[in-house]
Amino acid sequence: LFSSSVVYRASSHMSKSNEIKRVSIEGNIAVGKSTFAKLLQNAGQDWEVIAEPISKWQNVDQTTPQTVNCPQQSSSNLLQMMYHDPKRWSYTFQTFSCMSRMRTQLQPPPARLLQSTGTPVQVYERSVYSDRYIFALNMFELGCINSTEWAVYQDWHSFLIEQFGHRIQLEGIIYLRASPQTCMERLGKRGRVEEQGIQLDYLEKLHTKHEDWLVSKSTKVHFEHLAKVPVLILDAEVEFEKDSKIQDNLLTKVRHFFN
Ligand code: TTP
Repeated sequence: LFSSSVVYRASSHMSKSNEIKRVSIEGNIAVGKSTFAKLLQNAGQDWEVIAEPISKWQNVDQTTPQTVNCPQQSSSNLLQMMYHDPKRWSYTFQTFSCMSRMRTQLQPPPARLLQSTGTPVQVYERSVYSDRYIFALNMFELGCINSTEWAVYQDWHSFLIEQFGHRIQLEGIIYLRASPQTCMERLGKRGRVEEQGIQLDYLEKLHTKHEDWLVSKSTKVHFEHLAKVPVLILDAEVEFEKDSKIQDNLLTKVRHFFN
């Protein structure tokens, strides 16, 4: 099904100086984004992974100055709450996950990367764009985010990108592409407690959203720059976690994408 990889060359769009480049890894739930990100990190010292702040979503600290004297629990699992009651919690979850991602990605890069003489690259696990055009949009279409919440979400999302987008601007997107069935199997194997109720149908919807955005490019995006970001599509249907030959093959495609 996904035997070939399609390369839209990134290099011509990239600056020639050794400024830090930013690339995001996209793909369905459990496709292997963090495994692939670690591969990239280990492949060269010029690559640094900015992991998705999922532990923050599982432990929302409630001890803000206003609540510190209240007898409340000190953290809550917003990821669990969202899966348990999506109509109630999807908007809150999508707000918090996007804000925490933006905060994480806006952190200054480590000195090691700034001093690099090669091509330093920051690798993001997902982006503020998949937050909106994959997950939040899907939840809106499923009726879990209502039209008022969706209008509010889009308003602050656009505003934040206008204000801070230049600091997290992407030079490339790597799309790890696999069938929803394969993602479902990987999701089952990893056994993240919050995800136990996820059905194949949900992964199929997310898969279509990725395809619309990154392959057929039929998703209406609201940021001029985003529509021009080159996309490298990698076949993640094959198990790559323990196969060094497949890993080398994928890494070669990534290097080619950047040179
Ligand atoms: P992913 O961002 O897909 O991360 P992952 O750990 O599944 O990635 P991989 O296995 O490929 O390394 O999703 C993490 C969890 O958060 C997942 O249960 C889906 C959920 N989620 C949302 O519901 N909405 C969102 O906007 C995002 C970013 C994640």
